[in-house]
Amino acid sequence: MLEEIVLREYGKNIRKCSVDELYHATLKLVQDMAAEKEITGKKKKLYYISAEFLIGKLLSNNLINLGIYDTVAGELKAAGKEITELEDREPEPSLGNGGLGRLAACFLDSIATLGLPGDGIGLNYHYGLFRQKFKKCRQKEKPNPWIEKEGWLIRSEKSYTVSFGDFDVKASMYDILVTGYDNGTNRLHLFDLDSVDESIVKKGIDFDKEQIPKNLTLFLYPDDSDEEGRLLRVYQQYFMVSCGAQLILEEAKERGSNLYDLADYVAVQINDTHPSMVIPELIRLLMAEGIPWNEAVQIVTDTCAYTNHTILAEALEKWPVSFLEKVAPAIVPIIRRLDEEMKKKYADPAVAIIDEGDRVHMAHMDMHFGHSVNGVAFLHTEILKNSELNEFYKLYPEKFNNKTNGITFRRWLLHCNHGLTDFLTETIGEEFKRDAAALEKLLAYKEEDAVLKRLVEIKKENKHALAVYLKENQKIHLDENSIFDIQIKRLHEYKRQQLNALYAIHKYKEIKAGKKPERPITLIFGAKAAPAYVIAKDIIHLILCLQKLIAKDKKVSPYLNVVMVENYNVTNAEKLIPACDISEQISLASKEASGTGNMKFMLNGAVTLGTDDGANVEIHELVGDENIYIFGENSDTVIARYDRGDYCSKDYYDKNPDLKEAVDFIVSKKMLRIGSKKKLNRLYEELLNKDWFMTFPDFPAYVKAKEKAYRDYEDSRAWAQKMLVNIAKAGYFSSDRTIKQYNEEIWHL
Ligand code: 26V
Repeated sequence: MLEEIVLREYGKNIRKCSVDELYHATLKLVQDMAAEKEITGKKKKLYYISAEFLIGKLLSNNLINLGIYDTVAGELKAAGKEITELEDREPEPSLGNGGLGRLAACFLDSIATLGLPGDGIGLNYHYGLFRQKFKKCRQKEKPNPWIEKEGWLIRSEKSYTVSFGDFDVKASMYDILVTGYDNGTNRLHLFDLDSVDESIVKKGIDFDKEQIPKNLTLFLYPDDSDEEGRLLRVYQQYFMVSCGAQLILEEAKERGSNLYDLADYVAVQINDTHPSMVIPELIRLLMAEGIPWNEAVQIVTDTCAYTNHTILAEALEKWPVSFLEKVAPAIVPIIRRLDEEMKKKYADPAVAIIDEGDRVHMAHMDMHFGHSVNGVAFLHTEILKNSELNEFYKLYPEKFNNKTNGITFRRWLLHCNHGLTDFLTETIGEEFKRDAAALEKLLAYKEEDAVLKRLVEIKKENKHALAVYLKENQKIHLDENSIFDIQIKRLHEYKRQQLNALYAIHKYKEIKAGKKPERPITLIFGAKAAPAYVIAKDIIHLILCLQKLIAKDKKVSPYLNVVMVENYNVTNAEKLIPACDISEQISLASKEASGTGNMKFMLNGAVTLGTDDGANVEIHELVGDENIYIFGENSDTVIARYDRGDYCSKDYYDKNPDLKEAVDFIVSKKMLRIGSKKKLNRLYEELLNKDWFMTFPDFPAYVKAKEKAYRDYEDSRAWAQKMLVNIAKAGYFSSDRTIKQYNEEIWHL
């Protein structure tokens, strides 16, 4: 199949082709096959609008979805080539920060897999999330380009004008084909400006934030710590929704809508508040078509639905009206009118769209003028209803619903874990590939030694593969006989990497004192910190200093190692997750809306060590107490303490000598010899005087739970049973299930 293409394109056979030529030939093969399967001719269509689509590399996933992975890999192998060479050559489109963007990518896969008509709408960032480098135990940020002359982007004929306050721009639309597993193809539409100029990038990821036509889609999420950065983000958002709204209405008309019946033709899902301006923009465009105000507002409300992904106050967007006046003056009168109507109807200032400080609460607009509001895990939705968004829940109880997140098993099992996929196929048949719930069949093998043994072997093979990969790519040595205890996710205080680091210190101290663990432990971290997030960078500094300190300590390093993987991204995740024994999900209860890494780990046979937070709660429910390690305070306790406002970290520090010892070690002579006094001191002070995400109260329970997990690991058979149950119960977390629920309860495609 590939041979034909290379003969035609390059006039030679596979054996004589370079990796580059083979990559491009395979890309062409995929594009041609995918294009033939486009889902068209349906009346109603979904548009998933999102500022982020963390799609990751696409080649292998597309081959799997098109059902030709084995054929192509075999063809290459027969000619002395490896498909992994092609995979390595592909640049990763890191068009997202973390969970929210990766979720959008999993959703697109599932929408196409279910054969539903649904396209993504987003931005064509020239540089994805920065590439992370470590230098002197510090994070450095570098630009992360991904666009190639010949790649996945297809330039379309479509182009739209967007009017900002001071100038107009002409947008171009690029498409990436989204293949479904053994089903149709949809599209991810990414909007861009031809005038964007990559040469304005200065040192690192710094650039002139004022020249909008040159920088609009240059970077994903510019640093929002300064005024221009925040303003640029508003420009990006309005650009995205204005293009999106124009595309949506144009296509709806083509499908036969008279616009009054728009909601019969279109469902718009607003992914967090970044695309919220689509609501006033659609109202504006409908009115320009002659539809009166009241009707336009109702049509848009019936069409749009909003997903909330966080309860962190600092993450809820509130844009000053002055920003919107500068960027998108055309929608300001509409937003003001929506606000006036709501103020007339509801006296409570908590539900106003524009507050006393003249700031527009984007989520408030979504909840008043969308027909659905959903959280992303059971606990998260309950917290939204009962506390964070309670005022809105009281107004519109019928709008609130839960859609527990999911992940695509094509990428997070079939692609990243061939060993496990093949073994599952041999053991329970092919059905799980189409219907994830069929993984439960594995439960019948819980007492079968041969199956349990094989699960352990596969884990070993994957640990070996990770060790080889990290050795080659990052010069990191892993002890394959050790427990791989992994925490990979964005660096944020609420996710509490600092708690894991405090454990590392505690263990280090114990080993120093002669108390050696039964088996060596490798604590693996992977995390990027926002460039302007000072404490997050200090935590990275702490971890990297510990890594260095322990690696050099011949007494400790045979028993304990700390490893921080550089540039954590989707590609790294695909290697780390199948190799994991213990999955760290230790956010402060109530703060992690869902988490999706937790699901990926479980599916690959890791056992969760986590708090009662986000989707951990549902994982716990599914696997039972025996097959998960839950520790720490629950969300009610935490929320109550925030309400009282009486948390004092110092009290815990004073009361617990182990904790005190670990915290003090951050600023010990040993650490200061390696790291920066300023950074380590700042972190120490932060923990001692603030610890806003309440690390200290959970420290003793965390140590205890970790020790228990490590002890249990020594009973290999019992541990394999835990692995088995986790894999078997992971079916619920397929994004196919999530998308079915969105469709049945919100979109009605
Ligand atoms: C955004 C920001 C913006 C600036 C200040 C600090 C901050 C902190 C957090 C966020 C999160 C934005 C939304 C988000 O990414 N939420 C994640 O969505 C995932 C998919 O639903 C979910 O699994 C994660 O739990 C949730 O954190």
